[in-house]
Amino acid sequence: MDLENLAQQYLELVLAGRRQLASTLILKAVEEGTPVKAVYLDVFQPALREVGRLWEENRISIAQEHLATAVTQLVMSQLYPRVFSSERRGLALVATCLGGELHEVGVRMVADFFEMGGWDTYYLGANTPDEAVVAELQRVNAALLGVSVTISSHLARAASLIKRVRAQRGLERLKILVGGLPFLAAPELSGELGADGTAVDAAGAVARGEELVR
Ligand code: B12
Repeated sequence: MDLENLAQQYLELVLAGRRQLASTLILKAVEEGTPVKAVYLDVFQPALREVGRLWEENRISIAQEHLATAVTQLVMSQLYPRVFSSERRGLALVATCLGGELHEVGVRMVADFFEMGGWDTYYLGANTPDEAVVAELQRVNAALLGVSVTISSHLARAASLIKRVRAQRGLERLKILVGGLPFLAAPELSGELGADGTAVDAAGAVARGEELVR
């Protein structure tokens, strides 16, 4: 089945709340050779963005939007035996959403792509307070921090987190990537916020991260 078709079928199943069928559809596709990265970027990502469009146009309910995220996170977890199988490289990534930011699937995908690239990843999820991010960076001796922002009004908070991280002793060599919806349209924002770079998707994030720590 081609990926566009797979994404369409997946979307229909998640909007109908059919968790088991959605899961079987994806697990079967992966079993038959569809790479996990393609499932993330060409099935989950477009399906969730289409959910956002349908919700904005009032064509689906908030419940359906919630179901779509919940089912996607469930299926991502079922794919984990394949995500956590790469050889380790001794590089640590902390990946997080800002305090107040609830959109966590994108940065979870970013963390999983780094994990597939052999990094040790510490995915903190939604709504993480700045002090918790700083403490985790120190605890795991991270080489890279990935911060995800979806809502534009949270951008100032990203700048403040970056400033705080940069001021910590012991984190002088840490590189910082930012990403998420506002950066898709305006990548130059990353420099303005004090980060070292951005990327449009999880694959690009790994490419940029590798460049930064080389
Ligand atoms: C699911 C969803 C939610 C869920 C999130 C649940 C969860 N556990 O994540 C809930 C219901 C909580 C939610 C709430 C809200 N949402 Co919402 N939501 C979405 C939706 C449908 C999908 C998000 C998603 O998972 N996308 C798929 C992922 C894979 O894409 P992505 O996030 O862009 O990530 C990729 C890249 O950006 C990049 N990337 C992401 N992070 C990072 C980090 C780094 C370091 C790098 C390098 C790259 C990178 O790589 C990722 C993978 O390839 C979007 C629609 C959309 N277009 O995305 C709306 C959307 C983002 N939401 C929107 C809105 C308005 C809201 C609310 C304000 C609604 C409300 N009135 O309450 C709240 C705000 C909550 C908050 N404080 O954060 C708007 C934002 C509009 C705007 N331009 O600001 C959207 C676009 C919907 C729409 N069409 O209007 N939402």
